[in-house]
Amino acid sequence: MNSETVVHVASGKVREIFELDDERLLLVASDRISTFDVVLPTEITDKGRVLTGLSAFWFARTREIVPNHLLGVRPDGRSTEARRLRMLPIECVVRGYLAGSGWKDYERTGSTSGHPLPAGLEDSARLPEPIFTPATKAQVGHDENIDRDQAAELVGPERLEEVERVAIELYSHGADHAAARGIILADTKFEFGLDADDRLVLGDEALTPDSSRFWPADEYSPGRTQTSFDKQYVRDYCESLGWNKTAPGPELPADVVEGTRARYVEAFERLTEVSFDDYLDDPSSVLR
Ligand code: Q0Z
Repeated sequence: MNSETVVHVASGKVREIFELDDERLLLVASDRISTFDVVLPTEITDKGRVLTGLSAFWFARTREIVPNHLLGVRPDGRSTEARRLRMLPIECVVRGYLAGSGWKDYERTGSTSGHPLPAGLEDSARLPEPIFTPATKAQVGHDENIDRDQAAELVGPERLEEVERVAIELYSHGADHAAARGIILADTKFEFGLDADDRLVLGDEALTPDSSRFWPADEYSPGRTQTSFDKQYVRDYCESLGWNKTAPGPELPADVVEGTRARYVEAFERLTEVSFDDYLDDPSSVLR
């Protein structure tokens, strides 16, 4: 009885989690989009399917680096069945380029999360090597970058060494794959958990435009904020309105929705080498 009862366990800005049973969760990616930290009232058709398919693709491609929570993608293409984990209380950010809070920290202090960096780097500079910059999981507001000592207090020094090594390996794999297809993966955030045997498992979403910065490689030019592969039309439109970037955000016109959808689909197809129509016909096409 009640095998269909699904309990809602958590909401993100653009995703929901439901409990399937004691061991399994359902992650549902909506078509909502946020910009300047505000969720807009207009949806981007298929955005949730693009992100679900991309995550599933990376989970299938990185199994040899670390096991992950993926059990399967539902026929709707936007819902992921996942193993339930005990999530670690840190965000595992890896940066290959200096942007966002990493750039802000560097401007202010010459380092980020305790990594000494060369002097004279510009906004969006490529780093000599990828760095691990863990952050706290803020319940409200922004995650806060922390140094290794603070991260070690939260997960233990041995687990921290393991997640740092694995996160850098995952980022390097993704960044190399993306670079060969004209996309710079500037940085990304992973979330890990532990299974019943205390083994490290990759959870959440992986290497998507919502958990990473994707930049078009042919427009890369350090010294300024880079074009976003996925959200640039939305940002440009919002800037053109002179909106004050507090909720509620503006409705998007049809051409901005269509142009943005096309960018998400383009990222999906370049990275997976699967046509998005084929994914919609059969979501397991990204797992092969
Ligand atoms: C992920 C999040 C989302 C809101 C919990 N496999 C897992 N086991 C246990 N917990 C999680 C996962 Cl992925 C888990 N989040 C982040 C995702 C909506 C928050 F879709 N929270």
